[in-house]
Amino acid sequence: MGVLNVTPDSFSDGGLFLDAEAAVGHGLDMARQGADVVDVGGESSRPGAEPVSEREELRRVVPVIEALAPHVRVSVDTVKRAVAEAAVSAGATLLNDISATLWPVAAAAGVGWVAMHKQGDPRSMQRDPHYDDVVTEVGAYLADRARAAVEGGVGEVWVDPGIGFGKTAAHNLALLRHLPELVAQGFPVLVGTSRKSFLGRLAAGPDAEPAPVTARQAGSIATATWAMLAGVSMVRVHDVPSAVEAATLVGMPDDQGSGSVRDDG
Ligand code: HH2
Repeated sequence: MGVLNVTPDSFSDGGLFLDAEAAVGHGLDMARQGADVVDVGGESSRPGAEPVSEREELRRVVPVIEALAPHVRVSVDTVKRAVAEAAVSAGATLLNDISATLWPVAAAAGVGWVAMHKQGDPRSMQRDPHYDDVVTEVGAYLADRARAAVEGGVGEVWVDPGIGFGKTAAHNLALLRHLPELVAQGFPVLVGTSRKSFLGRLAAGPDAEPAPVTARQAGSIATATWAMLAGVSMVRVHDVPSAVEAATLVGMPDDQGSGSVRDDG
């Protein structure tokens, strides 16, 4: 899943694709690079982000979805019911729902739905996140939401532990380490670590300053590969070519050198 933020303030690509033409061009590029889904968002959910009006969010995402949907599967990253409905009318077939509440829209429209876990809202979620047992609590929450959606008639339900959404670096790492348990619950899992700030802190320089967004590439691809090896079915990334390369590597058959193709290691 390639990220396409049609926003002025997203934490890593804010302002780059605010113009619809630039956004569509980048979406088509990601499709050509091998993204199976392009995730179009018109409201940043980074820590501290201010909400945008429904009207503005619609203005940002609908034309972009209309232009992309004939060429690639489109998901819409929104928590607003009206935006989700308009996005589906414009051609989106997956609701990427960080509020984990919009499954009735998905059920009514016959599209897929992603339930993501978060603690708190973007304005305050990183202030003091607390869990007794983050892995168990996130897993139980997602299983509950996913079952409700299935019972409510959604045919395609994804779950996402919501890396960075009301979580410390330790919480994020615990969730990554225990991904196989989430996968074992039986719903396909989506994970998004791309360029997130815990990677900046892990890669801090000698001055202890977190590495900037542009220096989080190694952590992004390492964690995406880690997630794939743990059995997740989709990773949400800004850098599609690297993720496709990693997915190809992870999915390569191990023929133990018995094939006819010359193997130079
Ligand atoms: N992360 C972000 C936004 N949407 N959706 C899912 N399902 N999982 C995630 O981890 C996730 C998400 C935050 O990243 P980004 O879109 O790059 O930034 P911003 O929220 O600032 O637009």
